[in-house]
Amino acid sequence: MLDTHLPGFTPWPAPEARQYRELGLWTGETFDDILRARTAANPTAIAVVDQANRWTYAELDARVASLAAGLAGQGVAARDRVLVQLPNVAEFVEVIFALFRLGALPVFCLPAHRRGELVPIGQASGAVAIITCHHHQLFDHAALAAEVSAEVPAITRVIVLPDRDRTTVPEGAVSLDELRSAPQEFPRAAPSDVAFLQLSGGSTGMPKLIPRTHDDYLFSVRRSAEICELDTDTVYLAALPVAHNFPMSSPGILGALWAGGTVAMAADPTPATAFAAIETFGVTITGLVPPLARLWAERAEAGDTPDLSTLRVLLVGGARCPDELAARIGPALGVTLQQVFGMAEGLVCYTRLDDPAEVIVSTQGRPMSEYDQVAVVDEAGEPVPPGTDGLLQTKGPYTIRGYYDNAAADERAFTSDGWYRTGDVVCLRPDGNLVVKGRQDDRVNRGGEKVSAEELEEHLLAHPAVRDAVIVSVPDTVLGERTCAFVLAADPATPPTLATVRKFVRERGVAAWKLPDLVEVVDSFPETGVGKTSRRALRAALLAASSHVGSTS
Ligand code: J2J
Repeated sequence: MLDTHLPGFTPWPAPEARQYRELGLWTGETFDDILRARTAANPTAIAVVDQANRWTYAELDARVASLAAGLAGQGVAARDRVLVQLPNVAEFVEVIFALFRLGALPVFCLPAHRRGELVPIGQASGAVAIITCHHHQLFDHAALAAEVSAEVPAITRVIVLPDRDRTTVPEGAVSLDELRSAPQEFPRAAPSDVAFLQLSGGSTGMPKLIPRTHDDYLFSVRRSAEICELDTDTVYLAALPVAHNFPMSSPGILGALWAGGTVAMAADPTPATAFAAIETFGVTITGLVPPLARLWAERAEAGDTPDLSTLRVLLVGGARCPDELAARIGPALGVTLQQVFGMAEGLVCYTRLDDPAEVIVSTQGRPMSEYDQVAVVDEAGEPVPPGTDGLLQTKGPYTIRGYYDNAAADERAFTSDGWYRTGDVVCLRPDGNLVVKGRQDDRVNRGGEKVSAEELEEHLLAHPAVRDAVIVSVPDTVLGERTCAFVLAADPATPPTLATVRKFVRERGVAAWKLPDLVEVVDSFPETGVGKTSRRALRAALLAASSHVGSTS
């Protein structure tokens, strides 16, 4: 067992780490220990199901053992970083647990990521391999992985899960199915070391990678499983892309496995697909972003749906759930709504299942642990009076103390005494529940998917017809927020259009959710009175000057 930490990781200070261990918050277990323990306890229970697979814990464990050996045969070793870009399929669970067994670190990429995201993530993580699927939603991920590997020299292996209707994978790639081999033993990972790298929402071209340890993440998973009342009868449906922190851990697929329950994978989160999955797999709990929760509620209200009677809890989070929607969800779907306000960096707040209706409908809940510390402060870092809006800062047993190998990001995001500046504007109510009011920065929260204004502006500035561009978040009744690009044309006679701008940004290789929703060509940017460099003031002025934008959707 390695007793040093991964270079680039900022551990908790020793006194806090000791306290978390003494209190039993950090149990000294690894994800691999959990899988082995649950398998030993109940080998025939169903661990994972999807459209094509139904594996017991014993089967999952055996697959993990042989895939770990196969990956080792490819030269993947303890502490190596491996980009994982897979859709919601059973093999996702197999792959990440095989990496855990080896002591290698999955880097959680999303199926929507393209070259523009994967190359910087590959570089920043120092990854040595990519594990992806062949095709997903008509997109050739194997070809994308080959491109990324060509651009990032350290990535020397492309491992591809074959399509279900064919067995071959493209030349130059290794088939995931073919590399499974005879199990072997590997040294156990250190519980206090990094288990994987998660991505920060709204990362720019320089991605912020989030190092989570077995100790800290297992605590958050266990506590989430307790709060969401998971047990061996739980069937958790991964409806959102499973690599997101929310369906991974709040309580997510890892919570379900922690509880000895079942993970069910939905190919997509539309009511048509997910409702069928709920009926087929007997799903008891799932999590959605607000726009999808609205779609599900509307579909259920319209009647004539599959049998959803097994579904007991619906978690909604990732973006602010409007109170009006929150009030509709329970009656429409016959579930208890549980609001969740979390972040991949750590802190997760939940409303509790037995909270009064007013709390469930109008707040985003309270921290999951009594050892979470939260502070609501002003711009100078001073506490605001109780009940007033302010900036949320936090630290605790599962909130990171620094990004992976990124001193510049740490400087901005952490105080000198280790508090994480979430950037969220919140109000802390006297009853301890938080209400999320907005963001301090220029991140657009597009129905749970975050867009960095700065990153998108850089793409737009590369367009020959664009002289300058400012990205502003505008309110939207469906997504909560949409992305509006205010643009100065290079030549006013030929201003850029929404279609050309979207095509241009897409071709630069970025995830589709980052494409602007609206383009407003303006003659000049308003004077802000606070100097040319205040993008924030400029954004506010632009939004105020064009009150029609975003008033419809
Ligand atoms: C308002 N804003 C919210 C909410 C997150 C559970 C749930 C969500 C995430 C997640 C997660 C919000 N109301 N209910 O990791 O484990 C916004 C905030 C927050 C940011 C984090 C989890 N729930 N948000 O969304 O890392 O702005 O995590 O800081 O993707 O989403 O984004 P992310």
